[in-house]
Amino acid sequence: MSLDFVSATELDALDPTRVLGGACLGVAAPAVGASWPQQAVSMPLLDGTRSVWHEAWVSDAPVVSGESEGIRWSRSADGVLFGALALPEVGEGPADSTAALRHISELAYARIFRLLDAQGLPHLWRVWNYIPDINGAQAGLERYRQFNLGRGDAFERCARSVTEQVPAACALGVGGGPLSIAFMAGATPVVPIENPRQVSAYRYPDVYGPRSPTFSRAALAHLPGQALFFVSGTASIVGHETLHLGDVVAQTMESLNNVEAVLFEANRIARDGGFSLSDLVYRVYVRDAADAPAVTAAMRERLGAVEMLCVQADVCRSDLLVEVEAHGLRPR
Ligand code: 3EB
Repeated sequence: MSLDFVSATELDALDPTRVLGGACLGVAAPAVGASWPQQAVSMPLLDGTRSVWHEAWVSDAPVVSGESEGIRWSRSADGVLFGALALPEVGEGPADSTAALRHISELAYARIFRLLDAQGLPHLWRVWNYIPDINGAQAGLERYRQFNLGRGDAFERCARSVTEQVPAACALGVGGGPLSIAFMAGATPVVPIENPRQVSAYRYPDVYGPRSPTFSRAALAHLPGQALFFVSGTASIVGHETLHLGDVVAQTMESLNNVEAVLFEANRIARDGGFSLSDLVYRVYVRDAADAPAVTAAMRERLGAVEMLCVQADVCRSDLLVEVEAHGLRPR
């Protein structure tokens, strides 16, 4: 497996018999033109030069693709599945509970688990959740918290633990459109990694909502001869509390302290890990586009010339100004 970053024109150069799936980022991101499942991430790019950017997970083994449960998916001969789905919140009227975010979040995850069970690749590794108006309220509860209710309910209803072998994930806000979820899954469970500096998200106290979020701080997944390292969306949280209110640079540095702590933990647990901060690739979500230069400078100061994409997105706690996620592939 490799993770390739390409412009729209370079997309044609990828071998479609090997691409598992990917993402198209940018406000003008057209979810067209690819024969593989692609998550359209409608977020402004903040590096000033690109307006659309593609990420593609390219397998070493041939892939087959299909569509079931309303999910576009693709699976490789070495047992990795990538899928993407988008569910709109439309119903018969404002009181229609089947259109509520909680309901469609549960539906989305139930479909994902049904697909994975049917494919015999039951283990979720990594999930990208993009939620319209994430900090808005619905039925008196923040929509991110509604999402957590639906997601957690689906894990339990589909016989998944909400505390063991939970996937790495991120959950960010988008301006509008459907609930959009992409995921990677496989035949073997992930090795979940927690951050010693943070309370596990699935053990957050209920001041953050009636149901704790279902994700691990990071996850290691193993392919023949290769390890994939997924660092979840990571923010300026120590214990369970947000630090550095209003200070985006300090929040960025604290987020990187957390990424580093998770990486040390992964290397300790995996023993053969050997990941370092400088060989991860990064996606940075910045709440206020005007903060992008300061965030980017702080990232560069700490990380050097790493592959990094900076986008505008709302973060799931309204006091968080920035969130950092990363991926690593141990060289074959
Ligand atoms: C946090 O640490 C920040 O709900 O799937 C980060 C990664 C966050 C994943 C999720 C939320 C999620 O709580 C928010």
